[in-house]
Amino acid sequence: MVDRRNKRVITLEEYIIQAQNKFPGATGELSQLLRDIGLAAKIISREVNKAGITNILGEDGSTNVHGETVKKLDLFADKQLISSLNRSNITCMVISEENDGIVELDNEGGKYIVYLDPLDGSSNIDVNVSIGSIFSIYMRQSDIDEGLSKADALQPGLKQVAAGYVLYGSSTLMAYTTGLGVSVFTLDPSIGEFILSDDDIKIPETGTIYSVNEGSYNSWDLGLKKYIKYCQVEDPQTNRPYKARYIGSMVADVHRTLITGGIFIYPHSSQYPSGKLRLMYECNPLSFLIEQAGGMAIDGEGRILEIKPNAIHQRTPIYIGSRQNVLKVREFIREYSEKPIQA
Ligand code: AHM
Ligand code: MG
Repeated sequence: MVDRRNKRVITLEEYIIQAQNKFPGATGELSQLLRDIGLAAKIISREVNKAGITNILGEDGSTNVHGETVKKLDLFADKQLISSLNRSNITCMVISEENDGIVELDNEGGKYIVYLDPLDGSSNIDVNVSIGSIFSIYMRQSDIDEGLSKADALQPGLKQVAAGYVLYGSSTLMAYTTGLGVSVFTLDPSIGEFILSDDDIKIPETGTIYSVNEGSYNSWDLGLKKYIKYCQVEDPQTNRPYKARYIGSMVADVHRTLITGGIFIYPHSSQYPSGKLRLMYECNPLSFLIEQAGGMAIDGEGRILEIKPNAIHQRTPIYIGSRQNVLKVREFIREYSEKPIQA
């Protein structure tokens, strides 16, 4: 936590400019892109905060590419983020959870590609529980005169140049990384500015909270079942039993994990054979951030950031959080991977 007693308040805008100035050759485009996302986040936050009185709660009546019901706020957030990114001629391509295909922007010469989950945790929108927006930024690989290619869209998470999330919770905050640690900003609604609240935040090496949708227990592999039982067994030496916490908004669950330590899991199961969460705009950006904070993120065995994507909306299982917790669950997965599933 930044000690504010003798420090001057730093806004997101100032922070981005200061960071850019450390790189004399920087063009300022990535900085502008982050500012554009910050602006969209403020507009979405305003709408989320007054959602109950503006007829923006509820379903839009359509379903998205994943067959899920689309809420009006999902679409509002999608539109705000894309139009904000379209303002500065920097982004050539957007891929969003709410759009089947690639959205090519008007800026043919744009250098950046942005993946978005405009409003994560949709099932929590109508019940006033924390939701979020997630973004992941890549550099275009193809030459500008060549036109965009599939390879531009399908880069592994290791190639991200920046990633982050906005959490609309008891306060609105934005966390992002450009590969030099993780910074967190809190929106001060009275002045409409994001203010730096944590610089170079680190996740605890180990934690005592596990976060998983335990309603799906019967459809898990044996290794995960055994790990969750391990979390529940009393052992004062390792501070067990752990606490269970599950919000159902990945951004909120991962943010809590970043602050308090522990683990968030969305495994593969008989219901979701490849996991439920999306690699490119949910798992990769949050994995980049958690790794930058000193944590770990795996798909059960390998690093999420090393997965070579083959589809823009592909899913992956994820185990993410404090290093010791992730290593422990991997031990269980390895030990029981060949054994038949049984309770
Ligand atoms: P969404 O992008 O449609 O909101 O779905 C993703 C969300 C995640 O935020 C959350 O971790 C997960 O779905 C919850 O799923 P479940 O209800 O199966 O536990
Ligand atoms: Mg989502």
